[in-house]
Amino acid sequence: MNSKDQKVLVSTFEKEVCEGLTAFPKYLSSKFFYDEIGDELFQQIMALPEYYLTRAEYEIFVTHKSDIIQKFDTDREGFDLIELGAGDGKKTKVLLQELLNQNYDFTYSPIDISENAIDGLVKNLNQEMPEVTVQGQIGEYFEVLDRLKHISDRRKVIMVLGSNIGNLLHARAIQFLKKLYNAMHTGDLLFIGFDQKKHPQKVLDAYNDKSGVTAAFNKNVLARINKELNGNFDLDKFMHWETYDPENGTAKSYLVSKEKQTVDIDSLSLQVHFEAWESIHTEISQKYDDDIVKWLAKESGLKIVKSFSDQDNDYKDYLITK
Ligand code: AVI
Repeated sequence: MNSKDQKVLVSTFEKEVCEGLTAFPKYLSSKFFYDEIGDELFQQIMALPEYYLTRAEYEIFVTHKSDIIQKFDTDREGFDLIELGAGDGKKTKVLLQELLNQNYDFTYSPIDISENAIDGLVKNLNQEMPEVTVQGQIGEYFEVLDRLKHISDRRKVIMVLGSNIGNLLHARAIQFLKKLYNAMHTGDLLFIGFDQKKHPQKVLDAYNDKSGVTAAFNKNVLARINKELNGNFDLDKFMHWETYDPENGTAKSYLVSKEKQTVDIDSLSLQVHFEAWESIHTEISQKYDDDIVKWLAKESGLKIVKSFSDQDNDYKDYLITK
């Protein structure tokens, strides 16, 4: 990332922190969890016994890999696999290996805003799977998708894994899917993970692990404000709080102030007052069922072709077309 991009990101951070902490009720976006420390904490979350999502999606890939890749390229004419928000690629490697084993003609383009993440993944794939043509792309999803629209006239398969869409409210999820629709040609596919509604306690536990990693992840947004905007949040004076509403399937994360306090954020020339037990809403992690996914797809002009589930029906990947 060059310094100009850094500056744009910092000013977005400044603007949104200012808006969120002067609003009532207070809020901060979960996209700000992810700096180097946040990325590392999220890696730890994915390995937690309580965080079933990653294991469920991995199980789906291992169990259904042959069927999944057959759907990606039924006529064996070759295709370009594009992954938005690629992460460490552990799950994707299962599909890449199967594509290699079955001699499919494909390229793989992971897209991420983090140069660090893409560099690491590309290096790793070049070492572990040198036969795969990898074209890492750094940038905002839709700017890169626009660029990729014109690189070949082969079918595109766009992957969005990890139930990342669940961090968006339905209205924003529909905007996101509509943008994907616009980036797709007829015949292109979207392969996208949606965490499913389940026993409410299982959802709560996934976002409230015993070891406190999720709490540290949530509080990392305050640590970032301290570091990057000269704030003086005392992290011990806030607690992580999770709720799950089984009616609408929304898990919500909050940071709750344990006492009445005032926090200074010098770079914003801002003093933020907290009453005792006042909250900052930081994240939603939406849970779905087939009807909700069908509705989201329909609102965005997309059609579900098939879905793949883990054994416990905790999680589903949907194959979607235009
Ligand atoms: C990235 N995202 C889908 C994760 C989730 O499950 O909402 C982020 C996360 N937040 C707390 N734990 C994991």
